[in-house]
Amino acid sequence: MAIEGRVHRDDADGDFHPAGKSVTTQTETPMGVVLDKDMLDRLCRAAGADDVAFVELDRPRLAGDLPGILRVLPWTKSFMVFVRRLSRHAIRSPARSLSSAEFTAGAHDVKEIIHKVVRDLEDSGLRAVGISGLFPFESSRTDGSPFIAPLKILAEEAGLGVMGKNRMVLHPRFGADIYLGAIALDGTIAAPDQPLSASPCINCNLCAVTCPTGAIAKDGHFDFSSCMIHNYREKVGGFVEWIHTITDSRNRSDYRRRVSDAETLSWWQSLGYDANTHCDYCVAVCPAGDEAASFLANRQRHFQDIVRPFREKAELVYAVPESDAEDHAARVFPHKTVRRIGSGRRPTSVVAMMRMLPLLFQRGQAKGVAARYHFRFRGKETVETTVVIGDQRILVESGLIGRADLEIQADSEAWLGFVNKERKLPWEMLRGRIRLRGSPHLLKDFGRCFPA
Ligand code: B12
Repeated sequence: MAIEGRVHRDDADGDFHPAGKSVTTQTETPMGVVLDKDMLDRLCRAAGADDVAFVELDRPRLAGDLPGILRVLPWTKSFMVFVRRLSRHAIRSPARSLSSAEFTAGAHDVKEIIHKVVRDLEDSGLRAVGISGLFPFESSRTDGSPFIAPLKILAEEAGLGVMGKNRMVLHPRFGADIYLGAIALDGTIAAPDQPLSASPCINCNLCAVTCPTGAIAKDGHFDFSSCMIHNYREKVGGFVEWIHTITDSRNRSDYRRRVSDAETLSWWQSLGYDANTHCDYCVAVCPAGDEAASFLANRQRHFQDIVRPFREKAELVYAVPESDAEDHAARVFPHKTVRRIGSGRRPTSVVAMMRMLPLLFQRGQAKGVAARYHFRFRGKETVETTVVIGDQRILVESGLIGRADLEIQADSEAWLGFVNKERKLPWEMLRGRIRLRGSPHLLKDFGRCFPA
């Protein structure tokens, strides 16, 4: 049965969207409304998207994120996922102001596309909400996931690209120079799109050799923490850390010893305009997409013109003391200056803390660590987790599995206080709120793997 559109902006007001009218044609089945894919596609492209595809919720790779998505948007039946192309040449400029301006313009475009499309869909009686995957985030969620939906996985499932070594979804034409967006739809799609069969990543490793923190490794490992701390110096945890630097500074000269005037000015820009990132080099140097053939024909030129300026750039690299990033930057880029900062990380629940462990794990610091840890939290949160560290890898499992080398029993709030450097371990142990069974050296080893 076709449902005729209910409300539409007036043709005569000059603001009528040509594709908008057709979106109102929907077919209703016992499973709900089946949406017209071509019409939605046209609507999204007319709003500025450069590529569009569709996925439903039954994909196994979405299973982990589904409860979170449905908690917020319980009526979601499918996603329209889209790509907004960014200007390659601006991103390739070593001048941060130019590159950041392009990323922030792209972010505005994604939000604008969402705004236009969702309004049109709403006008035609369809429930839809956009997820930009950009700021604002859910800053108060305590389950360890501040974003609503994993756009990279949605995009891969929709066949818009495949994640490369730089962890970016690489579009077959536009390569890494894209932002993603998604629109949750209260309707199903007759023929959802399927993942691509081949990756546009050509394994050139340029992202790995250019990454100032070593977060991207040639073997495919991605160090979330090192990337985040440097790149997001002026966002999220970096902001928290800056505020702490201000509050902890004794006076103006003490603050200036910790933060240069140039950095303070950069903060002013981020707060007054759009928050800057400190690095997008892994996007800039990536030759994937329609440029791959010319890159393969002349790798040397690409290296000289695009890669070299990033590698040679004298700049600050933000890193936590005794982290893999600090070691990497000092060893590989001695002409760059490592600025030691705190991570700004302050977990508010042990559940979130445990979930984040694999993302924060520093495999370089974990050399020589081999132990099985049992964490038994009681009090406000009841959580039992096993963490195994060995061969510079980490495994986190729910429940108490195997025989522990170190068993940690703790009141969840006391543990968070200790981790957040607000409570002292000996004092909490004296009060019986934290108990260790096994060598305390193993706790020290554990801490070494997660410098903060
Ligand atoms: C968190 C985040 C970051 C973090 C972490 C980066 C990362 N690789 O995850 C930081 C701050 C460092 C970051 C930086 C950047 N980001 Co960012 N970021 C996100 C965000 C919000 C979530 C990404 C995510 O799922 N991260 C989890 C990590 C671990 O994912 P992953 O390893 O890459 O992928 C695996 C995991 O997702 C894993 N997985 C899923 N759940 C879990 C849970 C656990 C516990 C574990 C271990 C694994 C896991 O399965 C995946 C496949 O193996 C998305 C927006 C969104 N809502 O999706 C944008 C997004 C990924 N960022 C984007 C961009 C462009 C950037 C930057 C270039 C900065 C910028 N200018 O915006 C840099 C590039 C850094 C890089 N090389 O990754 C774009 C990427 C576009 C594209 N082409 O793919 C996105 C999609 C935003 C958007 N709207 O377009 N980002």
